[in-house]
Amino acid sequence: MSALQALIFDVDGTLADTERDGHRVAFNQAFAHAGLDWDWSIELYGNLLAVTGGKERMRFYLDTYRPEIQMADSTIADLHKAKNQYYAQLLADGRIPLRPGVKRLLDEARAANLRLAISTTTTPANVFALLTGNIDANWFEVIAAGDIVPKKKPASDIYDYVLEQMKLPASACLAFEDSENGLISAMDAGIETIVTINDYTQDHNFDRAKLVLSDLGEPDRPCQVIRGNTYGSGCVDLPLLAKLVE
Ligand code: XBP
Ligand code: MG
Repeated sequence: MSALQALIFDVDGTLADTERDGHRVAFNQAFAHAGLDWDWSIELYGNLLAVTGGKERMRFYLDTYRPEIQMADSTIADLHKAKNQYYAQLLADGRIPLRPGVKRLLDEARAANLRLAISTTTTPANVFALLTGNIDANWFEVIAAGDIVPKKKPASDIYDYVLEQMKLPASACLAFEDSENGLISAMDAGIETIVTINDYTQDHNFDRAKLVLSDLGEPDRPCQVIRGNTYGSGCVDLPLLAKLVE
């Protein structure tokens, strides 16, 4: 691997636990507002997360659980727009904090002149809604999100796009993901990946990951190592990342 030059971050589940108490709640608010009787429980939403992308997820729900309902793509797109407005409101209310270690690692990376990017299937506005008040969006030289590529994760398109934009080889980057779909996407683009699990993804297959951790950890609040070698470090910091890419 060449020397580490860039860190590429997924958003949902990686920068913050946005799915259960963010996107899921916002979907239900949009459904209620539209007079639909759909109510996505925490458990059902875990199954629906198999499909990335909010519009794609709604179509999957209809096909799988409500095949009697015919719905036009334009109606799904309207529901998705409404859902993202509710989602932005939830974030503005301060309901979803960043995960442990995220801000610290970004600060360290910037101090060391590492380049930063985002690679996510979520809608661009949702990325900015999460970053606002937490992280300066300008820190990321590329924010690759949503429908910018034709195929969402687990396809590698979104990571391929980031590498192309940054003009970097995959071997000079590390990716941060929380899900199997995200890991497949990054690895198929050739990028070694650190996974921080959450309640929805803890049983996913992360065999290809460089490290699997509970979270990125803080010096005074070590992460739990699920798989891989952190060389005794209790948190993901730059000395550890340097060792991982040696
Ligand atoms: C995130 C997603 C997204 C969000 C909702 O996956 O799957 O669909 O749940 O976002 P990843 P939108 O973390 O792998 O990028 O509704 O804006 O699509
Ligand atoms: Mg994710």
